[in-house]
Amino acid sequence: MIAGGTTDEHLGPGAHGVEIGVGVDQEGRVAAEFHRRAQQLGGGLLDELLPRSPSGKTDRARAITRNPYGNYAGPMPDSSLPQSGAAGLSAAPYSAPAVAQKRHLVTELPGPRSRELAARRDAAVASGVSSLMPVFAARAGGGIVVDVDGNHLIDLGSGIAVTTVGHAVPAVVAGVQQQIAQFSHTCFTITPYEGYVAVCEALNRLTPGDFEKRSALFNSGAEAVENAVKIARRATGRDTVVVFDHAYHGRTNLTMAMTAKNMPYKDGFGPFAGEVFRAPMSYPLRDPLGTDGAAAAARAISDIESQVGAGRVACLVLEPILGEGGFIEPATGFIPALAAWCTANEVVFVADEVQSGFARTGHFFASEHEGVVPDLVVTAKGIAGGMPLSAVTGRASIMDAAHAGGIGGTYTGNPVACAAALAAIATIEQDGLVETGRRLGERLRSFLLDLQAKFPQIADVRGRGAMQAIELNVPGSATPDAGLAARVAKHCHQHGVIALTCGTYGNVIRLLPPVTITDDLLDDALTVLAEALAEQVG
Ligand code: PLZ
Repeated sequence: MIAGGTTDEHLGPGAHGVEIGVGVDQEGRVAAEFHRRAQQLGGGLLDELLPRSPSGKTDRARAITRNPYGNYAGPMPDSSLPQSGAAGLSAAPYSAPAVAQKRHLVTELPGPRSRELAARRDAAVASGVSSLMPVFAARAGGGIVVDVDGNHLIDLGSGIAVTTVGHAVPAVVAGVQQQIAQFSHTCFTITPYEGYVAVCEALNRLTPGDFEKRSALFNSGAEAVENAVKIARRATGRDTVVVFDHAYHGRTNLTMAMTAKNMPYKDGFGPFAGEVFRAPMSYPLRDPLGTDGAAAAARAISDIESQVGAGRVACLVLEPILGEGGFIEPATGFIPALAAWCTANEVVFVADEVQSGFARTGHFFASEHEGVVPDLVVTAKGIAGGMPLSAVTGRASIMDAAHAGGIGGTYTGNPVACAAALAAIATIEQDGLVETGRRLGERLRSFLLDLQAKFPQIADVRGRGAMQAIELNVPGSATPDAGLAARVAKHCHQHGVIALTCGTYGNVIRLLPPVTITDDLLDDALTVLAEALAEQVG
């Protein structure tokens, strides 16, 4: 099916699942993009995955156009907006070709189709699974999510730090399509495949530290955190896991125990795993020790030594910049002092970089800001451009402590997710997206600091790169204003900007757009945020 002339308006909600097929030009562009980007990681791995022409040469264009299981299933031409080249539309290199990079509302939000789907959702989906916005996605490209009513929303959340390279980046789409047409699953622990190995090689190369490393792949962030703990316990022969106030590590039983916040993550879901000790965090805005990171580390170490004993600690798990807990950057010196204490006491230092990692903060990993080299790094989210994949990477001596067969899972390191990861990593490296994220951070930060000068409710502006936040208090006090954060976020949602909140006290608005978002789109979204504040403070 050639979808060049098809519009959303002709498709019922159920039809969106079969939005396949694109015009020949678009296929060609996707193939060319894939060709350009596939020339690296994995030593020609992607090449291997592709069919060969009679001459024996890999033919990526053929692979895409003649795949019998469906042509490129990328976003459809965007008939609701003027096509690229028209005034006011920037043709962003990271957008799917047909998704105009512009906020554009054609209905109130949620629109009629979203409301219909919400009714079906209420009848079919368990109510414990909530959604921030009542708007259903139909497709996405670059920094834009298009809903089922044709509204174009600016994405300042990246699906919680996942689509760091942008939505539907051609290289990722093509990598996924190539792989799924070859095989979707064998189970790496039954018959292995090269993609898994290539992702591990890339992670071993990219994570901090020039010692010998090994990696193991999983599905979710929580699963990887659990495995880091298993590996650390096995390597040390010790039990206790040290975590911190405001930490978020996941929703499985062990990771709920490691997560600090009760509602909504833990309430009524216990009993939780034992041998988890929570130490005090450095939280400069609210901590009497303020910006003295060394003192905050000494306080945590003193608690650990007196209440657990260094000799019982298997690992210390820390987010270098806290995510769900409020985008808290610990005071300078806090993380290096803890890392040094771990080394001195043979405790495995685990950096949970699930949210802060993968080119989000102006470095590949947030640990690098202070030159910290973790023993193990946990990654997920941004690693695979939207496919579920996570990993534990670190010192070979620790990683190899688990006995053969002790680490695994049916779907861990799924080949399609690995292909997506190779394409996402290639995109980050070839296009210098670490640096792009750093520049984006400067732009974000200067805007947010200006905003803080106007609104005394903004108690703090913090974060790095494309991971920035404002914390809202009642002016002149330390009292968190979660109500204001919720109202500001809701105003953004109603005006076509996906904005997320976070924080132990629910009073933080976090900005984590794709690092590839265009300047125009970011400026427009920030203008909406400023308007939201102006309207909601009163
Ligand atoms: N570690 C640092 O941020 C996931 C949670 C969303 P999973 N954060 C988003 C929600 O409400 O469930 C996260 C994280 C850090 C671990 C995790 C867990 O990653 O892939 O959600 O399991």
